[in-house]
Amino acid sequence: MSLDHLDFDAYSPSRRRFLQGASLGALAAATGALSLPHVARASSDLLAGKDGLTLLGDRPLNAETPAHLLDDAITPTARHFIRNNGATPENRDAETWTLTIDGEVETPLTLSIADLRSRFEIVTRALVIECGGNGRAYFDPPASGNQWTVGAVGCSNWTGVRLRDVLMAAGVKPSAVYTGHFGSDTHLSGDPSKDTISRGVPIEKALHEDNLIAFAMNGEDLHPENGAPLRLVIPGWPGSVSHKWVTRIWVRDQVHDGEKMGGSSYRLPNRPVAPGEEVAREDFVIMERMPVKSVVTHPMDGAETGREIEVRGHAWSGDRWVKRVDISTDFGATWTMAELDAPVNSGAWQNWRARIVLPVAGYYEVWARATDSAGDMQPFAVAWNPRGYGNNMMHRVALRAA
Ligand SMILES: Nc1nc2c(c(=O)[nH]1)N[C@H]1C(S)=C(S)[C@@H](COP(=O)(O)O)O[C@H]1N2
Ligand SMILES: [Mo]
Repeated sequence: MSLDHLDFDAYSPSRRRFLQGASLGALAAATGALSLPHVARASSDLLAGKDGLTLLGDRPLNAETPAHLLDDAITPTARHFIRNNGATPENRDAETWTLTIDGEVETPLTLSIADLRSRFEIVTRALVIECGGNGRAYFDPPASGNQWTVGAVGCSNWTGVRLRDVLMAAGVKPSAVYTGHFGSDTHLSGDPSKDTISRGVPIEKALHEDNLIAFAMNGEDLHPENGAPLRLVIPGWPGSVSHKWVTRIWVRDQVHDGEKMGGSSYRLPNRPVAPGEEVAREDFVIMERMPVKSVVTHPMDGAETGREIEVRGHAWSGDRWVKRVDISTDFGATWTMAELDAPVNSGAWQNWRARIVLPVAGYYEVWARATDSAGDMQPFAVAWNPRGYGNNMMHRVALRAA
């Protein structure tokens, strides 16, 4: 079914139940989940509290989630990826932690986590965090940086207060243009004079009510590597704006110029470029919303299946919603529309599933293609850019049907 007719803002739970009941609703329950072997933990304590993540590097710590371990509707903490630019702060004491809001505000604020909890409404939302470089492994020529495949994305339940409410309490001045985010992680060199990542968003985006200053993840304290005790969650934009271990939000009267705001960091060429083309620094623009994308979480890549299968996964599109997901098992020749759920809230990914009958035993690829509310559709092949951002080409999963 297509969600073409769905007005996101006017969306109601009863309507959702109707849509879910309309077609293959019972199938998920009937097939259940496969029990799959876990990828062995890479080493002792590095990935403590994480389950089956693939380690990309330990200095800084970076680990992604294999696609089949992203099968849950809401990503368990143990399966949320980790992307660090620097060294995790040792002091993560929630009792003494403070967050300062300053710059272009009427009243600068310094708030403890207890202050945040008592002064502002506490909300829980399912929100997608996706690294801007997710999918970088598929660029040719290769782009430098973490070689993420598809698993630098997650949609956990985050609890905290709205960034908007806190900014409003400080009183955003008309001169406010952009936010600058700061945290207590340190440069890998250990040199305190070297800046760690500090990114931000336009003030209009910062004031969107989806954004959280979060102190809990899936009903528990944040995982240390996911920003405990306090982080920003700003869905739909490169994960780098969702600052972990956050201590300060500087409201600025100009576009933030912190570490990794300039050069080619989280920036894209202002025009389509050829693979490998040199792009002048002044021709880069800041990457904003993440593009429409989907992931196949079942079957697992390389699975042996029967001829009748349930294919399922998630789809999302930064600042938009997904209106349709199609599946092909014949290399794009024909497509089957998947059953697609509405998001549980804006900023969440959408779950989808399709029942496929494969004509004969043999080798197949499952391709998934999402189309968003503005009509943008995932491409078959990635448009190259120098640093390998925003790769939203269709996810392809191989299987052998008996
Ligand atoms: N303080 C701080 N915040 C940070 C980072 C970081 O290195 N330091 N990495 C950013 C990047 S690039 C991403 S993709 C997300 C990843 O969030 P996660 O590690 O919880 O999955 O955190 C962002 N927030
Ligand atoms: Mo990232």
